[in-house]
Amino acid sequence: MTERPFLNAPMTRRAVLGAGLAGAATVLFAACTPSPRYISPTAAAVGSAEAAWNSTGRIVATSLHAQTATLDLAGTPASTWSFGSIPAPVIRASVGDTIEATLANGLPEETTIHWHGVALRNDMDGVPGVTQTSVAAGDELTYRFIAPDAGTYWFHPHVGTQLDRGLYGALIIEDPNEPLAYDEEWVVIFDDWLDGVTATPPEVLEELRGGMAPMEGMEGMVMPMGNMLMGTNSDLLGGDSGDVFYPHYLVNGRPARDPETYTSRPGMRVRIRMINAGSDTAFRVALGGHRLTITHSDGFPVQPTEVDGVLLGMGERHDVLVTLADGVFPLVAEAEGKAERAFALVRTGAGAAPESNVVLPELRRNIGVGSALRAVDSVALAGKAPDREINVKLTGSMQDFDWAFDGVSFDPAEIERNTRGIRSGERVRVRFENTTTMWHPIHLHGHTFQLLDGGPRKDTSIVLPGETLTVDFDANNPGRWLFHCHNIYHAEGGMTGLISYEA
Ligand SMILES: [Cu+2]
Repeated sequence: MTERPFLNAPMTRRAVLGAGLAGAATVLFAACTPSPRYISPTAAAVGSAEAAWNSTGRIVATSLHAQTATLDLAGTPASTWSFGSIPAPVIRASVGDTIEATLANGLPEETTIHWHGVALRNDMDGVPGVTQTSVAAGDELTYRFIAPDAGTYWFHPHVGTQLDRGLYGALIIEDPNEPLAYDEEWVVIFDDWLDGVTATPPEVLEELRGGMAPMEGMEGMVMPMGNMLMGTNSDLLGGDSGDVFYPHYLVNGRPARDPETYTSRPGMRVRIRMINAGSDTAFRVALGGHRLTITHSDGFPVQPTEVDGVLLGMGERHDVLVTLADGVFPLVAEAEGKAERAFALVRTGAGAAPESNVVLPELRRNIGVGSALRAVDSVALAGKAPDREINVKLTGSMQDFDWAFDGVSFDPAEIERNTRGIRSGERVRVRFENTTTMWHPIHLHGHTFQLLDGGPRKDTSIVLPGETLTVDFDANNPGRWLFHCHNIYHAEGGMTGLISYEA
């Protein structure tokens, strides 16, 4: 099974084995789609932007070997692709460090790595046909970039539907002047899983492309039909919450029948960094018997907000603080609107483990959603009128599977047709108007925008059906930057675009 390159990117397969970074970069980027109007990833402006960032001079070197693998799901083996473990080991660095990650591609097809949420230099962003040529099977590429901001980030390929396999991990950028006090830190990654169990992600995409009939007379019933899931519904997401049937939901690669278990002591204050690595599932997360204080969204600090649970769209991250009680507690991530859940355990004392179907009142109380959070002053954008306003309509439907922005399905070979142009130094305002009947988690590469009126700094934000998300960002990172729905099937269906700096 060979996946399409991300949205029909024109690919060249050139060996970069053994090339140093400079050599590899020259070869790799030669094949990017040319556009005289917009800055290219190889432009001098890209390197000089990074050169102006604070650098510690410290290099954090790591290697990521993408390979075929088997995931053991409580006795059910799933053939999949991974970076050796699922999730990959956490990559940890400090603000200003240079990440030097060598990707060795042992997969049967090309791949890349995208560093989700990191405002990095454009040529390291991992988007085939736009910022680089894919790394061919058997080849290697070293990604090398300064991490400019502290926070909870993650990485995954940006080729086809590879995101819905096991190719992901957390990238944690620590703040040397961390203002939060806590005793422990956990990285908790939620995922929806089907690869190697019911289908492969390319098969699912094929099935979805065939279209999905609207549901009649089945309100309140959630049921699989092939690899589709009919009848999902969420009040928080304004209706249809997802359309793909997943036989498993995972916490750190583990299913509910073989749960991830965190062991600690009563009274410990824990920072939990939550990441939604799912492809078609929002998660509603709560820890039984505890309240959570949201401190960060998408890596950036927010005014501390006490909640019973949090909602995470695909690609979103929330950091929460919690002070642990005495006992054994369920950490539940409901697959929003899908009548299933991911499940883990937190053990600080004696007691029997709760069942994975335990009823949690916290899941029905005060749920924190990203758009309701408020930025802390230190990361709020300076007050400034926008220099440029961009209006983007989210369009398409499940019936026709014609997801797009402004009705134009993305093609990286058509940089100019797909691009909204901006200029360096501008304050840019973008209105994402959702004209569809479904929610979409919209992700912008290379920048962290701010929701209007003191909202949070984010890179991935949920846009409900019929609503408009308005965000501002400062154009301070030249290049060509993708924005797209982080439902990988919607993105592959065409709901992807470019915001590019004019040359
Ligand atoms: Cu979408």
